[in-house]
Amino acid sequence: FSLLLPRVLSEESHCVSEKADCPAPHKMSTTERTFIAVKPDGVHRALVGEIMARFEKRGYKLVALKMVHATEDHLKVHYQDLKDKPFFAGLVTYMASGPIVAMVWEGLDAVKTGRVMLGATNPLASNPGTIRGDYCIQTGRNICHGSDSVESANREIAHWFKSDELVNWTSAAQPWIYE
Ligand code: IDP
Ligand code: MG
Repeated sequence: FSLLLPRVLSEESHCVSEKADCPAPHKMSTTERTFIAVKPDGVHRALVGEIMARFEKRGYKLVALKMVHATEDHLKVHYQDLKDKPFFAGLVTYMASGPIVAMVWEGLDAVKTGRVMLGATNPLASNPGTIRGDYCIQTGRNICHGSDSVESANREIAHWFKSDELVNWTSAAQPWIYE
């Protein structure tokens, strides 16, 4: 039972039990922001609207949006943590091969829930109902990006957007999404 308990707790609170900094639900911020991008394959395959609609319909608030054909140098910084991986060069080439739709979405638990909505890195391991689980097959063509922590989100948002490109606004739906 003691072995099961952390998992049960983590599922109920939607927190990863290993993360000591995981906030208690009542302390979570409705203004948490995450960087989400539709990769070049998602753009070519006309999935931009579909991916945006998932976040919009869920209740997350769009605070920044642009289409950008990123340079390899820009992408090398974006993926700096993966620079020693064997797939790094191919990843940068793929990401620079066409336009990307870069976005910032805001709301309660936006970073972790955004990742859940995207699905696993390997689409074959992604559940149906997730974006990758519904629309792609291979890890190297997994159509979307989402920040993996609040710290990465802040770094990625600053890397892709100037501060005046982030729009602070209050949605009319706000009181119908949050109690
Ligand atoms: P994530 O996008 O789910 O956060 P990361 O491990 O951060 O996954 O990897 C970044 C991206 O690098 C992946 O989304 C995928 O496009 C690519 N990638 C990761 N692992 C592989 C691989 O083994 N082969 C090819 N591409 C990979
Ligand atoms: Mg990642």
